[in-house]
Amino acid sequence: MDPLRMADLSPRKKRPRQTGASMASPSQDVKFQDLVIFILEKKMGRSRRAFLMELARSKGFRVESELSDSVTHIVAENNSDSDVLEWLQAQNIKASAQLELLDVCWLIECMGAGKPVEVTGKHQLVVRKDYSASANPEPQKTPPLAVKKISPYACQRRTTLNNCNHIFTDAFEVLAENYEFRENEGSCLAFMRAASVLKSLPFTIISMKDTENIPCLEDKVKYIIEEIIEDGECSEVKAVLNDERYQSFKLFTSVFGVGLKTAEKWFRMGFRTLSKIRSDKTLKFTQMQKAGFLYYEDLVSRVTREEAEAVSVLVKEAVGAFLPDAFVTMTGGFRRGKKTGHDVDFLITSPGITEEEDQQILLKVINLWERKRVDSGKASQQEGKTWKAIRVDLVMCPYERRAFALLGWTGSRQFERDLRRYATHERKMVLDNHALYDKTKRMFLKAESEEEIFAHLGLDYIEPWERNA
Ligand code: 8DG
Ligand code: CA
Ligand code: CA
Repeated sequence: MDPLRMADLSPRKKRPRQTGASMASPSQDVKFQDLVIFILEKKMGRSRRAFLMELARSKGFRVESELSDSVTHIVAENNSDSDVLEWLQAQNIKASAQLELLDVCWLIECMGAGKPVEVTGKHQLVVRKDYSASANPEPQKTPPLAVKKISPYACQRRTTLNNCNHIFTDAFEVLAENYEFRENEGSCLAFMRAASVLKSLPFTIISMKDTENIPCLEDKVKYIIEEIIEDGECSEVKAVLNDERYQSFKLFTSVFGVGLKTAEKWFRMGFRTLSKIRSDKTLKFTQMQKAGFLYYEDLVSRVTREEAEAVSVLVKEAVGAFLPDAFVTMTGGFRRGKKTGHDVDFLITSPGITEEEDQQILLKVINLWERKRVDSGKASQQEGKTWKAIRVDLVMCPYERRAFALLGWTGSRQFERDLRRYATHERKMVLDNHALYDKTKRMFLKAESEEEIFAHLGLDYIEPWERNA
């Protein structure tokens, strides 16, 4: 079974009748007679286009399947205005001055508002600056002139793994972690938000001028950026990396089952190495910590994608033994395209499964693995170790909530944090890994796919590999 099968299945199941039939949008359902929308398939893809067409029609918009003279608004995604004009030319259609060429963000906002929203500059398609034609072509060094306004919410930014600002974000992450160890939540968040926004930029920051229109950069953050631009490094980061407390916390929390409280306790007791802690007779360890020490070397080494795929086969086999029609989807960082991870996350669901059965299945899977471990343990006593311990997160959810669970467990953490913050502050909605509640309408909003959740929130859809915030 393909790991993404569940995610891919839901929109497909709901795919509306294709073109032809949809030409005749029933006029009695059209609430907004003045505008006629056409959605461009190019670079958007057929299924997303069909989904958006259906959604817009269900909200009373007139959406045409074919381009004609009556169209007033063309909606495109990942296209610049010259792309669209070129396409129109190829179709032998001359764009009139009245014709609006808009980014899909306009349509998404309309969906959120339930009515047409006023077209503003941010909805216009991006004018692509032609660097190759410019006299002084330095595309990586200057931010493009026509970058769209950057949102302070990670869920309104596309953040791939292609980070042009490593030099800054690595520094911020060290500082954020140090603030976390010192329980300074505010500063920790400030540096994490700053790292997140810089990861989404399509250019490298080379001067303070480049930071002018970037949100989430507090003064203390800008100060660090300035220092790195000038010196190539940051003295505060250097000091943190050499700090005994930071080093000890980093070491102690690298043991599975050890959190900030335990690290703090061991540090105060004067411990500085894991071997001293391990061999101390007075300390009591939890089951998790015992496993953490036992498999320490295995667990600190990163899990590769090949290993994750191998684990996926094992999970599917074990789950399938108890629940033959289960869907097992790999979530977390691997779903976002990361090549390695600290663990492997799985979401398991099945049509018709009840919440009580949920827990039973996980226990059965763990018992099955426990028996296998004992058996292979006996065998490997003679042969030496031929396996690697890997952390696996198994999450089960009711079938109706799978879209919410998938969105919640795909991450990144910063992306999830901002999704919830956006829902609360911008939409008066409450989002978690189980549901979406609209406080204005006082009702739960259902969703079969992640696309529908984004649409409920009035957000542009962000693909999993663009959620590496
Ligand atoms: P990595 O393993 O590659 O290092 O990174 P990751 O896959 O992005 O991080 P993760 O720690 O495995 O978390 C994956 C997602 O799961 C993340 O978006 C947060 C989400 N998540 C919850 N609840 C919980 C929870 O209780 N613990 C953890 N660790 N993650 C949770 O929604
Ligand atoms: Ca993970
Ligand atoms: Ca995890």
